[in-house]
Amino acid sequence: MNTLLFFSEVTRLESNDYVGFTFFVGSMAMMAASAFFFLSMSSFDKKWRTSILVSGLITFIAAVHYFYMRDYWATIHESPVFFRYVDWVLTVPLMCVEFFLILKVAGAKKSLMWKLIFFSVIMLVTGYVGETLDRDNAWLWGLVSGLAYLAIVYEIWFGTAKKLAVAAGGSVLSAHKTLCWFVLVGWAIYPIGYMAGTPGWYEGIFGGLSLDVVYNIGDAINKIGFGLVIYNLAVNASKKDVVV
Ligand SMILES: *C/C=C(C)/C=C/C=C(C)/C=C/C1=C(C)CCCC1(C)C
Repeated sequence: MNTLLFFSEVTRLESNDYVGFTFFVGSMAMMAASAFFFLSMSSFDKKWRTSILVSGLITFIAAVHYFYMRDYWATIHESPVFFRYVDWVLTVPLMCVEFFLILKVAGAKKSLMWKLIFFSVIMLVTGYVGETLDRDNAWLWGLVSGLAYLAIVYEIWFGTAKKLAVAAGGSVLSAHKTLCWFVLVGWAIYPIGYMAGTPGWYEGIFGGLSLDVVYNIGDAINKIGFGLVIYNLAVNASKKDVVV
């Protein structure tokens, strides 16, 4: 087989294929972030290593899905809805675990973690049903999903998680605050993608947007950003350990 023939069999990325492009860049960014988190682990005190490990796992799981979704899109030009949600159902609960891990210093209980995971699974399963099995009622599923999302927002901004963060104080409190903003603003990107890609009364508001481009941007901001907040917390907390 000569080189020319080989290249003609590779699925090509057209220069105006923004969805394909964001899948491509997304897979690289997730991979690079994973390498960064994994390789930095050993430089931190033991008590932060699990948090950094989880940051790396989040971006690594996403990277594997992105490589797959990129090919899926390039080959059949359809939204890889199923794998998108498999990715989320693995990574979003891990983000809930991150809240628990950083608040453990203030005595966070596992029940807090399971509560956040429970709401996140409701949020994702109902979103999946709205995008696939019952698209005619996408608005209703989106609404239920949105309520579960708000329950997470409430819990971390005003609930037990918030109280624990205040009790922990210092760099844990400020990391918690930043993560809260990620959930409030960064995660709010996703319903926009959902509304752009499902039928409903909101059709046309986000009409020009592509669901996948919006989701891909959201993932890059949230997964890598979240991890960097944890990384930054580990750096600050380790510094203090030396001073004290
Ligand atoms: C790494 C992936 C993340 C952080 C994914 C987060 C996904 C959401 C916050 C999705 C939320 C949705 C709603 C709030 C309503 C419409 C349906 C969803 C699932 C897109």
